Amino acid sequence: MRGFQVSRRRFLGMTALAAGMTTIGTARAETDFAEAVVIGTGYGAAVAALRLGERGIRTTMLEMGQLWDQPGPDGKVFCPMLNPDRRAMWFKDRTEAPLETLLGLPIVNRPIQRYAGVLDKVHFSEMSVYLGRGVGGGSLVNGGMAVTPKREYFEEVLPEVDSGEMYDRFFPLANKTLRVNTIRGAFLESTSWYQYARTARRQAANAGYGTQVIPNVYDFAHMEGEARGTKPKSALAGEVIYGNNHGKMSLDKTYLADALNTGNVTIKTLHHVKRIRRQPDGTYVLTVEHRDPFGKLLSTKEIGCRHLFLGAGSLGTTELLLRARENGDLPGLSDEIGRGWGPNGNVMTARTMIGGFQQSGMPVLAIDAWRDRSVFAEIAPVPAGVETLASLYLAITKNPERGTFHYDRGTDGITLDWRREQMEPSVRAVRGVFDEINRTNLSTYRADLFGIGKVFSDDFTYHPLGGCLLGRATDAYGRVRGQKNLYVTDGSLIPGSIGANPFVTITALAERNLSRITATDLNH
Ligand code: FAE
Repeated sequence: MRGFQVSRRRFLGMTALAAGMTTIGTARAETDFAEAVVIGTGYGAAVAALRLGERGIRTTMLEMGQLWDQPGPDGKVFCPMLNPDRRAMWFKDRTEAPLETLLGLPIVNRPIQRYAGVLDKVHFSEMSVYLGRGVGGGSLVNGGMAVTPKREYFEEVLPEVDSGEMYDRFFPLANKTLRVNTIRGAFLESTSWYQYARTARRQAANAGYGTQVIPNVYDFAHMEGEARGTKPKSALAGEVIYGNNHGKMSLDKTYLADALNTGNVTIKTLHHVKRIRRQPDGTYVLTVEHRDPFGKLLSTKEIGCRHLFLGAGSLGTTELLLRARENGDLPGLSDEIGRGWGPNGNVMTARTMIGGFQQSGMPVLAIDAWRDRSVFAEIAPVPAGVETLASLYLAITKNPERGTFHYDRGTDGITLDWRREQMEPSVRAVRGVFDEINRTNLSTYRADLFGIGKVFSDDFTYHPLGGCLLGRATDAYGRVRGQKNLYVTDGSLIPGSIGANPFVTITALAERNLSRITATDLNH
């Protein structure tokens, strides 16, 4: 089905994934106790499942989204970006892509049927958060940019973590297992698909800003095949935020395939964990809703486990723990839960530039103004298939502001205490860089893409981080304070900012924590 070559091991992994799903989908007499349960199937969760499975520990993963491996009526697993349908979004009446208008027209978003689609946008009062839903979490919808953060900033953000061990061992391990690769220089410099990136690079250089080539989990050999016309197009068909049909080494093809290959890991899809309670014997019981892809409740189950790993992401994990604390389900949880959240300083902006009508959906360059201006700006595509005269950027900035999640008993959900003005340091920093780039290149900000008159989009993030901080809500390895055998393994451990796109850090940190936990807490 997927258009790139898979090794036998990889193929076996994919088969195991599909087989695991079938069993899950149909089995009635299922085990309701697992030695370990992992909630979610994103980066942190996938690392936990692989390392537990390798140690022979029977592990069940519970994922609220779908397994994305069945083609729809158009023969594709994921819907096109420019012609989205119900597969695009998680229970929305209308798509919610970050660009609101194109060429001044409100043509980007359109009505869709409510369905368990792949991209979610969660709205809080002054900040919205994009998330991936499905087996692979954010890896299904993200730009694949695989960035190892600058060591000195990593040390500033996570001083309690031994950076030597991270940079010598766990970052290389994460990059290898995620199958990170880098675009071939000759391809980058010659292909029309990256003209937009080369032009943006030159214009940044005119203003004195350097750029970096950013590694990615998209298979660049496949992309070159797309450009030659020998492989089916995915990145070169503008696919990204609603999923890539080919070429992307999302977690279902790497960590999760490896985890299933251990024979000890099972994934249950469309299983939404609502509640976590601790039993008098120290085991955990989860209340789980199993729904169909249209949202119809099929059953409510209780699943027990001895070791519980929370990998539901910054929002999901924090919500589960706050609900448990406020309802008295997990007595002794710390007051720190819910604190230390941040959007990784994300600001989107765009300026006038001729980028070409062919734009690869996978970004490969970033403006690195971190040392002078605390801005690292990914040069993002506008893969509209027409010349839009826009150069788009997702900037990551250093912003000390933090938000706090609270449990709302009325809705049984969470609220985020985050005010719009907390983004001011980020917008100021981004303005500093792009005012200069505009001045030097006689370009202007685009004020027609994020809503009329708006040049900085500072009210959403792709990079939610924090809520259960390492060393505060948990110990130095993600063990939740006040609870035995309960672990956090995802982006909620990282305090609000990491200075780069975060999934490599989330993965490497989970590798480090699991390495300790499997050695000391699990008797195998
Ligand atoms: P995550 O990947 O969000 O996985 C959490 C999983 O848990 C999801 O599958 C949820 O459906 C599931 N879940 C949540 N609650 C429950 C529950 N109660 N019961 C069962 N399942 C549940 O967590 N990062 C980069 O480094 N490079 C990029 O280029 C990049 N581009 C991005 C572009 C977009 C559009 C988006 C949305 C994100 C992007 N990111 C990027 C961010 C990256 O994907 C994100 O940091 C990680 O996915 C977070 O990993 P976690 O393991 O924390």
